[in-house]
Amino acid sequence: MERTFVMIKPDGVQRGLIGQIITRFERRGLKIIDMKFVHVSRELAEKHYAVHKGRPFYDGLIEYITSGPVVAMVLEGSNAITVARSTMGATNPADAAPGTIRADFGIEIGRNLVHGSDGPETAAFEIGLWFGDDRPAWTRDVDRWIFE
Ligand code: D4T
Repeated sequence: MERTFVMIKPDGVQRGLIGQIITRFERRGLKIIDMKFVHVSRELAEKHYAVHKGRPFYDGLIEYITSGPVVAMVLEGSNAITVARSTMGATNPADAAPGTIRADFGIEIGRNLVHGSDGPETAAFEIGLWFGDDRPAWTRDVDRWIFE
């Protein structure tokens, strides 16, 4: 089983899409391991997006992600990183496939509603950054009907 970090960005929260977005991940079969509502500090935003520092969109990205609360979560499942990203769709909603979150709810790259870790190292870093190391395990009784 793999874990990934997923965030509903401020536009998703402001537009009242939290429930609909979480539903997309739940119905795919991903298991929620942890979740919280966060007012993102500039410090946390800068750590999260450190790889983009210096890029032309960086300042706008920090401004956007700190502009209102977000919902942060840890999701688990087989191939959770890839599955979460394919549920979200391409970074730019204009290029995202219909049926994905970004295509169905978005139109511009700077308002793309969700974030998901892009690899195992990023996932480990982001889960640690947002949630720390400890979280209780729980058993989801339907797992045997979702995972082989
Ligand atoms: P995140 O990190 O938000 O899940 O997006 P992606 O993993 O799909 O895309 P990314 O890291 O390349 O970009 C991070 C974040 O920056 C915004 N962005 C990106 C932007 O506003 N303009 C741009 O030109 C790019 C490349 C969108 C996502």
